[in-house]
Amino acid sequence: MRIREIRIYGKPLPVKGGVYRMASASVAKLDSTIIEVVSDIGLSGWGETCPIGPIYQPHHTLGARSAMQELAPALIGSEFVSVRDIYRKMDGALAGHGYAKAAIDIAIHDLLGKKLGVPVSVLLGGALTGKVASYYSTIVGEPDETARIALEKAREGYPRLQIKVGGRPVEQDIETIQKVWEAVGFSARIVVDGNRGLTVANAVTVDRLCASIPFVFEQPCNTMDEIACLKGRITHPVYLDENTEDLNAVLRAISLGIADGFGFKVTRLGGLSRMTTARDMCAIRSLPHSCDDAWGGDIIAAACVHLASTVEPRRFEGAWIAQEYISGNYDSQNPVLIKNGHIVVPDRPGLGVIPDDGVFGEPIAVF
Ligand code: 0XW
Ligand code: MG
Repeated sequence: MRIREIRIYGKPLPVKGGVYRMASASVAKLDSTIIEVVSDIGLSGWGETCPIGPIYQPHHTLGARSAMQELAPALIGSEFVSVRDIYRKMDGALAGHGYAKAAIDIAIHDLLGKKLGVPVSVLLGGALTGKVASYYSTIVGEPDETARIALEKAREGYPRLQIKVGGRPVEQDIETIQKVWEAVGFSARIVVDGNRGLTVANAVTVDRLCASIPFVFEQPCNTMDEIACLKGRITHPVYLDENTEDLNAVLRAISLGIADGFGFKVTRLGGLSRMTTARDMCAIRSLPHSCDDAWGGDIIAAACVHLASTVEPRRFEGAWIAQEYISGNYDSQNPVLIKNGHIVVPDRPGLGVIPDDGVFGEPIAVF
């Protein structure tokens, strides 16, 4: 198969409910970038990347779009039988920018799946389940209100709740965690996500004052070095999210022994091919992880879910997709949906998502 044409589209995704508030940033409207890779055999593959604002991680919308425009001319006419063929070309044309390359990596997986007549999960090693668990992520909010939402979502069927903290007086974080635990108990697993917003001192305080509450502490502090300072001083397990900026960072965190698990983002690691390497490294050390992305619609959601279905269940921490915070779907016939906290793995060839005609409007660029 050869790449005949590349089209880049923009898709605004306003936040349902107003604002999504984290310790590191608050966002009200995200701009997703969609890529359509058209092959010479009449098939299109779709990819997507949608940074959650310019502050969450070193990614931003216009950065993704200009990286894609730098990459596209180098890919037109390329013949490929595997994703590696294309990745090699991308790395030869542009250093870094894994979050833009990720969208192309996803589109090539979609194309290969369609050509072979198999779902993308087959290309990633094979689905171990037909339905994956998701998790609900709250925003940084008032303790009673957060506990109310947590209970509602646990009752809805979410097996895991991610409670956002940080960026405010630590007493409010502690009160929030205590109230969520009182409300939810063992009915759902609790994750406390600091989104890099706590000092080491405050992370230690949260740990001590919530000593008997079972939760995983996700990305409490800003850097890997600060997280390393927590080792031996806190008792809650620590997962890394934002610090895993690429596979080398994952390798470093594993070899330093500072991560008990990870909140992985498919685009941050560079796409599905990179994510399978991260998944396999985690399998070697029995480390649990999620399969998420920062934001986006059905295309990135499908990519996360296909990968999620291939993770050994005892190490799987859920697939987060943005559905609870966005309206509508790209594929009205076969949308990727959370129901009772779980998502059915698409079983059609490729990603299983075929965007409705015209849903992205006119392309931003065509190569
Ligand atoms: C909950 N998420 C997966 C959605 C936002 O992108 C933040 C992220 C996280 O875990 O930090
Ligand atoms: Mg996180």
